[in-house]
Amino acid sequence: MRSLLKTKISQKTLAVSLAMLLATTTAYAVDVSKLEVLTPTLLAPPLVMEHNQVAQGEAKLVKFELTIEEKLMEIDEDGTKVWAMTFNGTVPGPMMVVHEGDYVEIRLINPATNSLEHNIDLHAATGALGGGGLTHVSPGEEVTIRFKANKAGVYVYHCAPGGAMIPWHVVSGMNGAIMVLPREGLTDKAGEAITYDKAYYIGEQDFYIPQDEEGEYKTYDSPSEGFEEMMEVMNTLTPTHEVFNGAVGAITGDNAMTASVGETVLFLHSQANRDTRPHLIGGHGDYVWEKGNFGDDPMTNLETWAIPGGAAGAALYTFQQPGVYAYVNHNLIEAVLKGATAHVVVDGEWNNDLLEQISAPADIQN
Ligand SMILES: [Cu+2]
Repeated sequence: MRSLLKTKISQKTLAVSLAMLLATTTAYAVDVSKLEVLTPTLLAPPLVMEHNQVAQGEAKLVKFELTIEEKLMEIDEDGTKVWAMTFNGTVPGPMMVVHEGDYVEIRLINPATNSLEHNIDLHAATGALGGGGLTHVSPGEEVTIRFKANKAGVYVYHCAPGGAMIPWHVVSGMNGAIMVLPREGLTDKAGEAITYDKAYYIGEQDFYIPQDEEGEYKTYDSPSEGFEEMMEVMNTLTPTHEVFNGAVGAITGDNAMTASVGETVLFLHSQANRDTRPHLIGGHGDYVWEKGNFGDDPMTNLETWAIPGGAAGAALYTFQQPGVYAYVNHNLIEAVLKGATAHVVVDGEWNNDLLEQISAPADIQN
């Protein structure tokens, strides 16, 4: 089966290469070699790399390195595991941040310790297959591409090696997102600046883990060993797990997001494969770019927002009350039974003007 798929992939790669040879090329709009080079440090989600909200000076050449890692990862505290396919070892991969007009260079490394061919399709890039056709790397290979971040927004990136490998790699965790900020930063519909104190990245992931006759989740010795049985579960379109940042409870308890009353948080949320509907219980989306569309006016004061599979959205909220907030996919079956729940622990002073318990629960008085 694997060799059959591999043959298909090779044919596809060849076809793309031929198409590129036939196409004429246009020069760069600027001399990229003269651009200031940035090499930001990527952080494991939910953290987001350090960045300026308003671009400083001219367009930059921003260089990132993504190392692919196939690893057996625990996705639930009951010991359920999946052979995760990852960019930089995390599900989702890291959030990259650049500004509109910047050139983005990505060095994709597939170490010899991996077993599969991978690549990267960037929804932020312009050109057939989003770089997917230019970046197929077998174990032991690396490749570098450069694209112009010519659209402002938040965009998914994911592995897409061809055929059934595409959904399999994506639902094995091989996806992430890049935020392309407008050079002037975020603005409201009047054009006034909107800023945030911190940003968090929530990558939502559907997993399809096969079970044995007793209903126990199965673990395999390699990614390929689980392929056919996982395909059977994937074909039901019903995930066994729907989680944030790679595991049930990954952003709760000691790993919860934090904020203080008065702080403004930008929540970036991606789902590379399946529709979702983020909701901050007890808070709101003060400003929401539902599909990450920074070129459009943000929506305001939303209770729940919709992010289609294959997109990343952004929601900004200024906390007004302390407490532990649940940030969920408001399909509550997915939030509570499948794992799509995160927490935000907010400190500060409670404001009774906004919400108050007038009488504590007690026996009903006749
Ligand atoms: Cu892959």
